[in-house]
Amino acid sequence: AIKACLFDLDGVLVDTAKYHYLAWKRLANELGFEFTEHDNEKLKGVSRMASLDILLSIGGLELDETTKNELATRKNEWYFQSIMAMDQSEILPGALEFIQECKDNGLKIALGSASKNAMTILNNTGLTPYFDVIIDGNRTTSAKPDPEVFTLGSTELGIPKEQCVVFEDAEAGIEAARRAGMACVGIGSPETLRAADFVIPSLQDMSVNRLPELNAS
Ligand code: B16
Ligand code: MG
Repeated sequence: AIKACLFDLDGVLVDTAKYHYLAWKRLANELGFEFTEHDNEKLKGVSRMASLDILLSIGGLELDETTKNELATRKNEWYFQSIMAMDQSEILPGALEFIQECKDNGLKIALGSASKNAMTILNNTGLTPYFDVIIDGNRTTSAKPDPEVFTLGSTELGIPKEQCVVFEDAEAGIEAARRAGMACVGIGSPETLRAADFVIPSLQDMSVNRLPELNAS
């Protein structure tokens, strides 16, 4: 049976995609090209530097490493200002209720996020105390779809992969969960998240009663 839930952060527990979008758009505009919400979909779940590479390819720019690092830092400073203004009200509907239900049922809780800003977001929204283990972008060397973030979570929780389920909103994250050998619930639309065991619109539609549907041993 499932003994641990591993949560992605952006798009599952909080909606920070809009702040990433505004900061990336500002950077693109400064560089002289447009960046749409549709373009932003390609950056979900992807690491900061990989996101920058995608953005630059949209603008048809090729830059050296030093310039790229400088641009990524500039984007992060704008993004950081947005997340510093976040509070509890920005936790997505149903997220806190489901996490509490998991804890009441003796399940372990971990974070598995690509973000290097995860601790700031968890602290500002008051989510930090709910987690037994927190794995973020500062603690991994390979980004999703590499399974490292979830494998490390399972190891630190002391719960085997067969008893872990991942909650993810991004295709790269679902692939990471699969490669980690874990069950996976998609949050979003069934068309894009086909590789998940099942897909729900938000954590409002999740309950521990649905955990037995997952292929766990
Ligand atoms: P940062 P997640 C991911 O978080 C975001 O979905 C992705 O858009 C972002 O580029 C990545 O974190 C890195 O974030 O610049 O804060 O290190 O979905 O894995 O929780
Ligand atoms: Mg995400």
